[in-house]
Amino acid sequence: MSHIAYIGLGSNLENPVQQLLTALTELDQLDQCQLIAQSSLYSSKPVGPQDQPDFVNAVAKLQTELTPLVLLDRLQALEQSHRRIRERHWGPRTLDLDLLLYDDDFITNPRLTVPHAHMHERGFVLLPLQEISPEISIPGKGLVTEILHYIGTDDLQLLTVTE
Ligand code: A4P
Ligand code: MG
Repeated sequence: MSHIAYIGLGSNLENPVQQLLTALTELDQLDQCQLIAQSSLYSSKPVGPQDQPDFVNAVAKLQTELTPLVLLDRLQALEQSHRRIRERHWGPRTLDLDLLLYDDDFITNPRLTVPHAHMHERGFVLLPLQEISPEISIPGKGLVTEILHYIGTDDLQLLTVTE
């Protein structure tokens, strides 16, 4: 059975733009996954500790046959392959891949919470999500366009990427 999953991508170390471009290709190449849409890249101020570089963020839309937990395994393997070092909570990272939405499912598991627990508070998730799926809602939270009315996005900058 085919499902729709949205993935949030973030990086603020070791050429973040390149980290995200590579990761988008790798998401498309995952077994039983197809990249359906990808947002633009946005730079944003760090949420959490401020003594770290700005982030680059994007959102990808995947069609997948994988279950949520298997998809999470694949995302974590990709993070590892980008040599992500987990040093501190909300600290700098070469690649962060969050499973934002999986169909309209609610998932509560020790390893996985979907919808992602903080996505509705974060302009760097909501703006790229709206770009690729203007009509989308977050289950339990409402329309992304509505939420964006009261979430600040002033610190977000659209990046022009020339490949
Ligand atoms: N986990 C539970 N639910 C999920 C999910 N929906 N997707 C578990 C992915 N993982 C999920 O995550 C810790 C554990 O969360 C995982 O083992 C998984 O089983 P982590 O990525 O190892 O730890 P973390 O990233 O340090 O913590 P957390 O809470 O996931 O942080 P976030 O929410 O990913 O935030 N500022 C800007 N501007 N842009 C950013 O991208 N990112 C963060 C990290 C902070 N500030 C930022 C940004
Ligand atoms: Mg994370």
